Amino acid sequence: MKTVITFGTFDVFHVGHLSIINRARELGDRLIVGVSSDIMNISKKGRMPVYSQRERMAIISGLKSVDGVFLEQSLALKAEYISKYHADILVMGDDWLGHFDAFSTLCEVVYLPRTPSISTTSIIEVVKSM
Ligand code: C2G
Repeated sequence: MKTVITFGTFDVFHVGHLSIINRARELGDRLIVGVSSDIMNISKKGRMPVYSQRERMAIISGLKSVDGVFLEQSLALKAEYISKYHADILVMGDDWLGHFDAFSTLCEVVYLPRTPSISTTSIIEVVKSM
């Protein structure tokens, strides 16, 4: 049984998010997703997410490829989460290329290509201009 773990904010859920989640799941037998907390988003991006952590977790846990969801409380706790969920593979989009290589002592680290031309920020801009 191979466990895959991935992390993300997944705010204003879009097809790029769906694609990385589906591709991550295909690398193993079960997929656990750490959804970044609202507070983490404020410290990373300087604003509240559009969707609350409760809503973002509900969306992710409703996906066919997802077997478990938890709240990621801090970037600094990745090693603890990898151990706690017995992850064999850590998957991240290649916008994070190299950032998580230190965890290769705990599990395999895989960066998957991002889906081009779509992001939460670009969707927010389109909606604002309507
Ligand atoms: N993603 C993608 N293609 C896009 C947009 C996003 O493949 N067009 C991927 C990202 O590479 C990431 C995941 O979707 O692996 C979630 O993206 P974000 O919600 O932007 O996550 P982020 O804020 O980068 O949080 O602990 C790590 C962080 O919490 C990651």
